[in-house]
Amino acid sequence: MSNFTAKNMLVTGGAGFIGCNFVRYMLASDTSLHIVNLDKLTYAGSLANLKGLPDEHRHTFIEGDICDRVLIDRLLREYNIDTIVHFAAESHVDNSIAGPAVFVTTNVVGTFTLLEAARHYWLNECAMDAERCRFHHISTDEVYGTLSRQDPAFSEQTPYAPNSPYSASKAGSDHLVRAYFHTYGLPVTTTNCSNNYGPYQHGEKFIPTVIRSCREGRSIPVYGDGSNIRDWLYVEDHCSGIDAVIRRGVPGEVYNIGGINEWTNLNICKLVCQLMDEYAEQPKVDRHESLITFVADRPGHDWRYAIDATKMHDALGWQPAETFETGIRKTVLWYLNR
Ligand code: NAD
Ligand code: TDX
Repeated sequence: MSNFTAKNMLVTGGAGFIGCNFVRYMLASDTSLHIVNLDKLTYAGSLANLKGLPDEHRHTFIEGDICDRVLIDRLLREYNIDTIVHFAAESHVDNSIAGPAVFVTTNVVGTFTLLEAARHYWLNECAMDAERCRFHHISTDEVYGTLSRQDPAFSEQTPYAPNSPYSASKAGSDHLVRAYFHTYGLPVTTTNCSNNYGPYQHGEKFIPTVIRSCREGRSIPVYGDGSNIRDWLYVEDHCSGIDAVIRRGVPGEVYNIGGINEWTNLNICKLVCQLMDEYAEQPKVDRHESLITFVADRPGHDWRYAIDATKMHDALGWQPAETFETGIRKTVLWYLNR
């Protein structure tokens, strides 16, 4: 176990779903940390996600692209960055099927640009001393491909088998991060996490789509027969896992983060519909479940994801704090009240 304390942290993609939750989490939990938040504000990022941050004066927002090497070099120098936490990505599988090019640019070239900038800056600044600098890369369980019902959950030893342009681009970025550790000694850690849910998630993703459809009284699109399985984790638990890895994770190591919380899409949908029956003030229908509509399946749709988070628990003492029952209620209420 290592013992690292970040002082000046560059967060990429901090105006997106998980990034903005992480910025909030870190500003509240580490009262001496300064965060520089670099985000291109694509369709998925919004400054509205950063309203009302705790201790706002310790947060600096920069609008810019992770592929812009000149900008990254300047930010590392100007803010004396000792820690990079890399969330920025094109993140939606359906978009990667419709238009894969930007996924390669942002997820592969963007990660490469950050790694190169970090390598050069930290070589001069601190000779890549792992006690003085850290590059943490945020990745996904989707790099491991798909599981059948009988397969054991993904562990850190599971071979990579990405099936969508999105997961292939994330796998490419994971390999680059790994290579920078082995080749250049850059002190990196990577986390591969399961599906997140919670406040500030973009409306294109499944749970916000179900909630919005219920509110508007429109049909809820369930791909295929709804039997696909995902392992859901409350976003704040992902943030606490990332924090644990940055502080205590071993450079060069990979950690899988997950909720031990597998649900079929159809059952998630029914659960959210029941909560909407309970909470919606002027419901458009008597029972929201009546809105469920099976639509054409996603091409190459991975059937099941599940994470074995034993290493996070045993090596770092991490476990999710939120139960699904409480987390999904909080999430539905957050969307209804915003
Ligand atoms: P998101 O799409 O909500 O946010 C992505 C953010 O990155 C946006 O604010 C966007 O403006 C920014 N961005 C995109 N391209 C950029 C560029 N070229 N330069 C700078 N900023 C750019 O995504 P998310 O769901 O918050 O996911 C964040 C990270 O976590 C991603 O790397 C994703 O692969 C990973 N991840 C997500 C989940 C999940 O369930 N959402 C699960 C596991 C891992
Ligand atoms: O309208 C929908 N109907 C539907 O049935 C949508 C948007 C999705 N789905 C299904 C597809 C998936 O099986 O629901 C499941 C979840 O879909 P998404 O929310 O699009 O997430 P997923 O494709 O599982 O990927 C998410 O988790 C892993 C994130 O978007 C990724 O960034 C992360 O890496």
